[in-house]
This record gives sequence, structure tokens and C-alpha cells, in this order.
Amino acid sequence: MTGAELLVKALLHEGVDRVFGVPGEGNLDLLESLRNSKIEWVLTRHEQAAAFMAATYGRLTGRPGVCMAACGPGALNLSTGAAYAHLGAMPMILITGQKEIMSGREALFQLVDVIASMKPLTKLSRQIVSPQRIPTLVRDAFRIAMEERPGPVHLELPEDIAAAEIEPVPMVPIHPIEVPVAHRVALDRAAEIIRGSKRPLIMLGAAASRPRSTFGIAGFVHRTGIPFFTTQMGKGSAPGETSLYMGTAAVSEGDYVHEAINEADLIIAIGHDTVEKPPFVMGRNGPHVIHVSYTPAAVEQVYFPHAEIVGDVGPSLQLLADRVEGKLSNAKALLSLRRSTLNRGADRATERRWPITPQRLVQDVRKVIPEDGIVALDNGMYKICWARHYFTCVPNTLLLDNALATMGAGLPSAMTAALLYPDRRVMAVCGDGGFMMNSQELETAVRLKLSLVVLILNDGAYGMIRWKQAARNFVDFGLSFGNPDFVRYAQSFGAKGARVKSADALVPTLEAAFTEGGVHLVDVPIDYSENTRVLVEDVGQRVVEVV
Ligand SMILES: Cc1ncc(C[n+]2csc(CCOP(=O)(O)OP(=O)(O)O)c2C)c(N)n1
Ligand SMILES: [Mg+2]
Repeated sequence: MTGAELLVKALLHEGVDRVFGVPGEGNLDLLESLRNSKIEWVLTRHEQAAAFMAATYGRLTGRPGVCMAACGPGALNLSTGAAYAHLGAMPMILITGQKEIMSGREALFQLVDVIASMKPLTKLSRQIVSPQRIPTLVRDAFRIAMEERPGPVHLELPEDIAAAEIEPVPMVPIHPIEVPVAHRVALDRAAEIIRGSKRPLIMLGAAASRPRSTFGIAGFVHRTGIPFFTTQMGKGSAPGETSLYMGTAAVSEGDYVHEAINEADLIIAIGHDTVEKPPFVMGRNGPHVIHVSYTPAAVEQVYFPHAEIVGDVGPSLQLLADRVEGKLSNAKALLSLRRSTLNRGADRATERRWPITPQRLVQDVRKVIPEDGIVALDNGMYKICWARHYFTCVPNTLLLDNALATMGAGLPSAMTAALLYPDRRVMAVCGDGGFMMNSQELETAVRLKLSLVVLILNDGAYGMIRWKQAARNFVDFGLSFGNPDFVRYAQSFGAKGARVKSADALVPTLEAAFTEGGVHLVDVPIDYSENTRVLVEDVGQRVVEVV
């Protein structure tokens, strides 16, 4: 068999069912081996989208998504996707081609040191220097990608190694690995702190959204009865526990939910990852913090927990709940603030103002997305609004990126959600700027016969930066652009397009799109002056400065 065939065999051995990418001539052996396998080949129109799609596959399933690219330029186009998975802790394998290593008949043509370029963007970046090593390198790559803290691993397959004829090499057997639970002493210490707390709060962070985490978290919240808030990436991670939800910390201070956070004397931070913009800022006189996660807390200026529970989150929380259940007379001390923090801004959700208010937009989208439906956000002004006002009670139903916070991932991540869950409603929400960074993937979505709706918030500008420019009293400069006619643009790809012309038309337009199925683009004008007013009025000028 060839090196490429052995690689595909190793991928199948790991349970890989899809590979996303754009090949070069140096990947043709691999492409041919994929063609002869059960693995689905998902061709994209840009490598960046393939990487975002593979990363989201990892985020949603807990198993690495696999993407592939050519050497040189193709590999470099994966970079942002690698960083997205690295900061976002999403398991992913990147496979790139490389020029021949045993001879050099093309001199330096297309030769880029991709291993070096991938090193800071991945957990591990290795060249496959002999076909015999493929089974062990692939097994190790998957192990490292999945291990806490999960992330991307890069393997480079040179053209001559891919084409080399070799005797079959046996696969490395895979065995289950149980993550250890937290130490008894740490659990006892944390339990004592929790029992002594007068005003406790739970915070659910990014790692709480891992597919393996959420099972134990709802149980802990339920058994302790302590109210909880979430970070942006922790939304939905306590399924079913709606009555104890206090809100989401969309900014670091001064948000509605900080009224409760500022009153708390203890925060049990479950799965907090400091890649997220801080959900609150620890200070000398602030609350005690217990960090609960798979890995110890990174110590930062804004986050330096007083105690830690390190281990498999679900089972460790079960042991912690055993120690405190029924012994917490103050568990609900801060729950009285729930109504006031959650209701703020709700009045605007029914306004008929046009252009539509951000609150109305979020509430109207919630009306057409069932509890298990998935909304994938790109990055822009609207993200804060979604984080605050979009109610979620199912894990990973609001896919947002508060880690790399890159533009361009909204559509590709929604496409993976639509691929994985064809029976659930899936929507991408993008600014006109972020959408155009990967809009070519509309063709991929149509070709794959996906069902999804792409909602475009059209302000003719890089609105978020324009807003910050205004907040800093700079002159409005250099951030506005023209747009294509998005409806006709969608139609030219074979998708459906619609433009919303009044606030009341949004829900029926979205509902019709979902009912019809297929790829739909819905263009909605948005006026961010309203957003600024709302933020400044409701939360104060301070927030404008810290967002
Ligand atoms: C790849 C990338 N480039 C630049 C930025 C900086 N940035 C953050 S938000 C933003 C503007 C987003 O514009 P748009 O997608 O139209 O959304 P809007 O804020 O207008 O709703 C920019 C340029 C980024 N986060 N990612
Ligand atoms: Mg915009």
C-alpha cells in the first residue's frame, strides 16, 4: 500500500467520517485514497472555511474534525482556523502536503516552513518523515488533540512519503482513558468554603460547554440550588436549569448580571478558560473564587482563584454535591436579583422601531429557533446582544467565539452544525463584513444540500470598530463600505434570498425560509446608533469603554 492509503486507514481507525479541505497536486495520492474509503470528502472554496468547519466538528462532537490543504499557500490559509481551534480548545487535525523530502527537483518552489508556522497555532506540529511511522503519529495526534485542554494538531505529509509503496503496518490499538476525578482533600476544602458562603454564585465557562461536561453540571446546579451565570462561551451548559439562570456576563464589568456578581462572596467558576474576555474582574476585596475544571487555572491579573478542583468535571462535581447538598441555607441568597437582571432590556424586545432594535432581533430569532436549534455567530457588534439576551437551555446551541473572536467563522461553523444535525434548525448570524470574509462558502452549502438560514445584519460598515471609534471621540473614518445586492448574490449561488423591510416581517420571513429548507440568505438592515444608545443608557459609559 501507499503512505497515503496507510494514512486514510489510520484516520478510519480513529473513526473519522469526514475530511474538509482544498487539495493541491501534492495531496492527490491522499485524495485518491479518500475516494476509495468510506470517509466523506467535503470540498470547500477556501482552506480557512475548511479549518473552521473541522474545528466546529471537534467543538460539537468532542472528536477531532479533520481538514486538509496543499503545501505552501494552502497550508498557510489554514492558519486562522488553527488559531481558532487552539484558543477555542476545539480538537482538530490539520493535514497539509509538502514538497518531496527525499529529493528536491523543484528547488524552493512553493516551499514554506509550515511546521514552524503552525507551531504557535497548534498543540503539536510534526512532519511525517517515513510511511512506517504513520499509524503511531496519527494515534498520537488524535490523543493529543482530544486530551484536555483539547486543540489542533498538525501533520505534514510530504508528497514522496504519500506516494511511497510500503508493506502494511499494523494500527495502534485504541483504548478508553478515564480522566481522573478531583482529589478528596481538594473536594473537602472546597465544600467547606461553599458551606461557609453567605452569597454564592456559580459561573459556567467555556469548558463547561464540552460535550462531556454538561451532564454533571446540571446535576450540581440542581442539587445545590445555587443560582448561576455564564460566560459567553458557557451559555446553555446547564441544560434544563432555567429557573436559577441569572444571566450572561457579556462584558467584564458593569453589565446587568454584575449587580449579582458584585454582591457575591463566593463564585464557583466551573470550566472557566481565561481565553475568554474576562466575565468579571477579580480584585483584592472581591469574592472568593473556586476554580473547577479539567486543568488548573492559569493565573492572570484578573483571575487568581483561591481554591481549585481539578479533574473530570462531571464526576468531580457529583462528589462535591455529595458534600454540600442539603447543607446550604444561603444557596439562594442572590436569586432575588434574578428578575431585575434578566428583565432589563426586555421591553425593547417588542418595539416596532425600524431599523429593528438589537433586542427585538434576538427575541424574534429565538421565536423561530426551537430549544435544540443552533445559532452560529460571526464576530461583530451584535455578539454582545446575543450573549446577553438570547436565552439558551441546551448546550452548544449558541456557537460564538469569544476566544480568537475572528470574523468569517459564522457561516462555516453553521454549515458544520447543519451537516451534523440535519433535523435541527440552524442559522448563521453575520455582519455584512464578516459574511463577506467567507461568503464563497454559500456555494459549498448549496452543493452539500444543507438546510440553513444566513441572517445578514447590514450596516454597510465594520460596525463594531466604527462604534468603538465613535466611543473614543474619533472622527467617523475608514470603516464604511458598499455591499453587493445580497439577495441576488445568494441567488447567483443557487441559494434563496430575501430582504426584510419591516420589524414585523422578520419572523414570517425566517419561518418561511426554515419551512422551505435549503440554503437561505436573509438581509436585514440594522442601525447601530440604537445599540450605542441602549448600551450607554442601560449600562453606562463605562461599558462602552471596556467592551
Ligand atoms: C478576521 C478579523 N479581522 C478583523 C477583526 C476586527 N473586527 C472585529 S469586529 C469587526 C467589524 C465587524 O463588522 P461586521 O461583520 O460588518 O459586523 P458589525 O459589527 O458591522 O455588525 C472587525 C473589523 C476581527 N475580529 N477578525
Ligand atoms: Mg457591518
